[in-house]
Amino acid sequence: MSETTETIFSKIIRREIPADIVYEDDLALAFKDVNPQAPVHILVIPKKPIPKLTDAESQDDALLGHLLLTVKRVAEQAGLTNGYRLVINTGPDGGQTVYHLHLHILGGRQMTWPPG
Ligand code: DGP
Repeated sequence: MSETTETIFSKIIRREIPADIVYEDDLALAFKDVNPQAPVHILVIPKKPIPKLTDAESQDDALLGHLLLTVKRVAEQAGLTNGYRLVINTGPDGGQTVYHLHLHILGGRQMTWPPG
């Protein structure tokens, strides 16, 4: 998939396509993954369209911290008291398919290591 700042996630932010949104604030949005890989699979995204983690800049430091604290909040809300896995696929080798930075929260089952 080509790297553009306009992705399907921008359309979800603007409510132009439906998504099962579980959390929103001024900076972030969280919604259920359309192709879940675990009983709980939620994506946390910044509203700012940063294509991938390697495109984040020093001015994004507070935003990146906010995304991690949003993960904590959303995971608690989802009842993941026994833990979960947090994944950021980055670039082609990382298996990234949507070029709008997103954090995968995967939980509700025992995760294995190494991942594929
Ligand atoms: P990644 O491979 O890390 O780029 O993950 C992209 C994820 O986004 C993938 O798990 C499926 C999910 N996804 C793609 N399109 C949509 C969509 O339109 N709605 C929702 N809810 N999730 C989507």
